[in-house]
Amino acid sequence: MFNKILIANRGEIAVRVIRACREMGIRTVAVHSDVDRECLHVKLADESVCIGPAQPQESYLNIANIISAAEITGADAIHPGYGFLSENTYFADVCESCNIKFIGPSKITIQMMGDKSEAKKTMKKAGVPTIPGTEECITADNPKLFKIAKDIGYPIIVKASSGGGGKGMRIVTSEDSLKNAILTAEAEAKAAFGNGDVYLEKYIEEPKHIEFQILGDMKGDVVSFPERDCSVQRRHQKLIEESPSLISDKLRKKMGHAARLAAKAVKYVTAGTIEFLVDKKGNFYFMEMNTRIQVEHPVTEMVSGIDLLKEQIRLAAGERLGYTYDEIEIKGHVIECRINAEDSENNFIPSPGKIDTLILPGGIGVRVDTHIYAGYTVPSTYDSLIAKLLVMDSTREKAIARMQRALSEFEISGIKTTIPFHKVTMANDFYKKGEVYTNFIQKRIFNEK
Ligand code: MV4
Repeated sequence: MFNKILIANRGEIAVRVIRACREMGIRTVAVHSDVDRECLHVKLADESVCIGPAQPQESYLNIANIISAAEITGADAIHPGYGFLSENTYFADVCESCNIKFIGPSKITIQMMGDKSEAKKTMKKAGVPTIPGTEECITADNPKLFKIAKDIGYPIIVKASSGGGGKGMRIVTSEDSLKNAILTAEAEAKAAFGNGDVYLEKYIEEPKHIEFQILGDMKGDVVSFPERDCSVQRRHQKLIEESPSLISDKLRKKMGHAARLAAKAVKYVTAGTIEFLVDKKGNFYFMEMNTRIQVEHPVTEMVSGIDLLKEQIRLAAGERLGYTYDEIEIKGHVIECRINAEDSENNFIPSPGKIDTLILPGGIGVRVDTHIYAGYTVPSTYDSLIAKLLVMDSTREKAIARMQRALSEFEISGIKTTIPFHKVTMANDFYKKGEVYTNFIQKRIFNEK
């Protein structure tokens, strides 16, 4: 097992990793930027190193400084958390060359899954259902373009191969706008990712976003967990996740099998996620694979009773999984609300600043993962996530009531948050009925389109 882990991240996930390490008897090194000296992850770690100024490029993305911090402190592994360097192939490679274990899958897996069209090809070959569309990238001057599009059938979605966060994506309803959509998607992808390759897919209308947590060990064993429904999103930012989703047991079995096939196809080691789109008929399709621990991992921890951070670290150190997917139970119904420092009553504009007073909810069936405290100043430089509020109860209905109770206890002054949005959503009839698709916020909260 590792002796000392450096956490190349900040905020609640850095705190989460440190807590897992402490319980495992592993020493921890926090790294922080200039403005993060007073952060909880710095206070909770055994040691800390300042790695640069506030701008992420100069601190949390500064590979040379992070590697130096690991070498100076004698860390034998680096946990990248999510965001920042967590899916950076070059960083994983540098760690390896420096004899520091990168806690995640191999750099080849990160690279392969980072290319969306490549990932899709790999999954299709492995027998995982994929969305009908072009096998290879396509350009607007392709002489067979209209024929290819017609065969897929409109509506069509143009997607960037290197895409993410909805960038380089265009929906096309007829031939008239296809070429233009390809050209603008290419330009947007080129500007955002330095790679303008795009491909076409059948556009799935009003899908659910359902994802499966998976774990894999170095001997090739994998497990899948009960799924998370992450359909409540705004501009590709998830706001609410829950587990299990409202799919049938039969579909859960089929999708879980596909998720394990997907993980095995890339010899996946440590913790990852297979994302699917599910249409109204119950057809499901591979969308993407995330090669990191995700923000919403506690939803699965709570529903299964398994500590995913400890599992991830253990597996990265070469230990065996030791159990199978059919031994993992669904212990109740879990809902997570992401509390962001954003004014949800004013177009979700960022609301950084000093937290004057803070009362966190608690009691039976409640978990709060957070790095904030009264007197802490939320900087404007980083992600706006300040807390994850989770509840579990025996049924979805009871979980919603428990979430409403927990939200009503949550008091925070000095900054605006997404708590008002969550209160409205928990009381929304469509949400309560589970009629939630990826356009839920737009359609059912803001009554658009
Ligand atoms: C889609 C889709 C419908 N059909 N692909 C959004 C982000 C990127 N990872 C893929 N995305 C989508 N791909 C096809 N063929 C709809 C989306 C989509 C979406 C997916 C999951 C959650 C929220 C979403 C919001 C808008 C669009």
